[in-house]
Amino acid sequence: MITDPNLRGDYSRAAADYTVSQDWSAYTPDEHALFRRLYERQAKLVARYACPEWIEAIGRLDAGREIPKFGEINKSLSKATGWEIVAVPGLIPDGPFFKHLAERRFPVTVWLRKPEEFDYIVEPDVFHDFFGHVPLLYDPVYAEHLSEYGKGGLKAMRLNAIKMLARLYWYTIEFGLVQTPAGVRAYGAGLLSSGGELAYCVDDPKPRRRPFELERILRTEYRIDRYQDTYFVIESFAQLMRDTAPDFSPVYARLKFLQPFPPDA
Ligand code: HBI
Ligand code: FE
Repeated sequence: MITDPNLRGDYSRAAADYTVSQDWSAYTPDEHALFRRLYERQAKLVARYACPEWIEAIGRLDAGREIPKFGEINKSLSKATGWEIVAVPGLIPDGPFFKHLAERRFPVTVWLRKPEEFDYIVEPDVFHDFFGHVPLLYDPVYAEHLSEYGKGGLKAMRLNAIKMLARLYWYTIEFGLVQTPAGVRAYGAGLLSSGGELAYCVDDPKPRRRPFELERILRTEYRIDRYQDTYFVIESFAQLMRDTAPDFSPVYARLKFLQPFPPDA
């Protein structure tokens, strides 16, 4: 069990796989109102900056009035792609996290940030996890890719290559951009749930936007404390799926002896 005093979730009631019950009735009216305010702020941005697959799914979800009931979401999600969401107290260790993904369960943090964290929060909360990650689980190709990523994670643990694989997650699932006929759009959850970086990642001339390149990503360090210096742009989820399908073992073995690239290389 996690005992990291820096994590703010309540891990005392978590099962061995780190899941908890959502306990929806314990959310306060103020929390529902804060969720709604976060949702409304992002809703104004996503039409312009989010990828079409995410927009399509959020439209069907109708989840902007209050913190969603995970059980309700699962009725439609399991039908769409065989995924479900499970409640967790916050960040969980890599092993159980990857196992959930491999078995098509997405861990969603139960607690909501405080009002003073409206613009920025370090740990993922229910708004980031739900708004950022859950809609794309309705897309069959993305959904398939994420479960393959989970299997890859379990394998990377055995190969001592988590650090490299975590960069792939960071530059795709969290901060990925995708090329569309209208220009680049965000599909990464860290972008979709961010009040500031969502416009920045598409519009600002400063950051680098490089075409997706697996080895480059596995070698590129990242910063968690500010907007990204570099974004990687996929052509489609099918490309992401295809380019991450091969066995990474030889790549890990080779890259282990090479210096990583700094975030702004
Ligand atoms: N736990 N709840 C939660 N959410 C995450 O995104 C998460 C995690 N544990 C580990 C983890 N991410 C990362 O180590 C991997 O994605 C690389
Ligand atoms: Fe996330």
